[in-house]
Amino acid sequence: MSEHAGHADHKPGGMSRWLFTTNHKDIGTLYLWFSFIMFLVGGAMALVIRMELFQPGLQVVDPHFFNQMTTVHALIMVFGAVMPGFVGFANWMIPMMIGAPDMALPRMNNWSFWLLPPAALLLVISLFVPGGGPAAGWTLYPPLTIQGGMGMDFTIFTVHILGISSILGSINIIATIMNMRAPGMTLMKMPLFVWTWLITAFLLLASIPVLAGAVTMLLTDRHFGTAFFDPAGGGDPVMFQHIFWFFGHPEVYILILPAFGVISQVIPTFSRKPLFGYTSMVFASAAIAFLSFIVWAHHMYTVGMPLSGELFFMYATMLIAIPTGVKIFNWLATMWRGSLTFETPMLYAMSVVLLFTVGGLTGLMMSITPADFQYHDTYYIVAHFHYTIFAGSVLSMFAGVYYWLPKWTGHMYDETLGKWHFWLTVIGFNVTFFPQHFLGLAGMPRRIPDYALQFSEFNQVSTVGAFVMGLSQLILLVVVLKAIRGGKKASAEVWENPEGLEWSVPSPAPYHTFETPPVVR
Ligand code: CU1
Repeated sequence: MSEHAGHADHKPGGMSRWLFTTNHKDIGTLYLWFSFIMFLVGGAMALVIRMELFQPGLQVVDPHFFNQMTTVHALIMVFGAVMPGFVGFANWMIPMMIGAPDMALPRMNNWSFWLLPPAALLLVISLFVPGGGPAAGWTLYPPLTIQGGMGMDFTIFTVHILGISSILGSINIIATIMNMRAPGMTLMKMPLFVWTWLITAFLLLASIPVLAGAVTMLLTDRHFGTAFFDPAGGGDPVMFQHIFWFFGHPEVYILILPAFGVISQVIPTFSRKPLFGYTSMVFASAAIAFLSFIVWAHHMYTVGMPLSGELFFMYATMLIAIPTGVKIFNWLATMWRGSLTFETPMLYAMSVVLLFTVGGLTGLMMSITPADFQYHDTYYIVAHFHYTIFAGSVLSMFAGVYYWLPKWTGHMYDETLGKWHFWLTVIGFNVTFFPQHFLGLAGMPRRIPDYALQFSEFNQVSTVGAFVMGLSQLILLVVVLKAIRGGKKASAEVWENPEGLEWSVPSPAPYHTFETPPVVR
């Protein structure tokens, strides 16, 4: 009798469990840990930036290293922390939410993940090669990126590998959702998180190859004698900006749509009501995705476009406020007359609704072409996109982690520590970034290690906030480790929700939700 008879589900242990795994939960866990480690590394770089900006003058790092920090901080946070984080959520939750046994392409799933660590390593190593890492900002604009040392080539290679990982991951998610839904799980019954990821996967497929093309052209400009972006050879550096932002604007929705999905799962659970306006949520997500492809030049108003172009991009950008407003309305309407409780996931979800709206409104301000000439390349932009990417995407990830940690680990997390993490993070975040609006409006330029004396006070406040926010992330680490090691056993219905809303929020809602009497706990 063979050694393996009767062991159909033989599981390898130790390292090979993680190295060779094709299990969506294991791969989801790998993605989430990778994301968290990158979050700490990118966060440490942010603290270097804030340390330097604590006072005017140059005291902590030299300007070239400062530029590398702003660049690599952003690349790591976007490609290493937020995107893989949400792929981790997708791996864990999508199969379970649609009733599939696993992802459609499990071996490719393994490969998608294991491409990430070497790519991230390459980016970090680039800081230590002769000439240092990329120092042109995450947007990699030429001519700075046509010059520069070997670190830039490392970065281009990193972007290529990360892009392959994202494309493979998107194909997997689309194949899973399209082919592996349980009988009866029609598209319009899928939980919103599944919908937002389906739309995000299409955004990734359409935009990542454009970025890959842009950095490939940079590479051939650098080494193979082309002049796509070099005016000396008849090229055009502004063309790079068009290509980059044709990727870059959809990219910011890639970062936020899965976050909207998480929020749309959390808020109904803690309101004890079905999601308000499910159908409009699906169509709003699709509308946001479509519009994201026709607004890219709002990042480039100051390059000197024809007036008609500026007006087109201004109005197209303003249109995005409509589907986004629909979503915010629906979240508020879900909470309306709900029987609300305020556990850590709900606190995070509500803070996202509030703070992301701040980021959305400052975005609306910047869409106004003539006004943008004042805001362009100032700290106002930095404040704006941290309200969208940190307060939108990252706080949503925290909401999702606390919400699903009991499902993932089998144990309840420490609610007291969770609340400490929430308040320190949210207060630290606002202390860091709210003053940056004022700095930007007063004209402080971004990505510069020194500044004029009148900006000192707000910068000091901002740095103090950044350290509060940064150090409090260690609380999250403790919370997660404690939940993995033990603690109160999580029940099947973790949030004791009588309607079982926490797994999926199907649609259409049984009644008009305003008429549904709130369920009292
Ligand atoms: Cu944009």
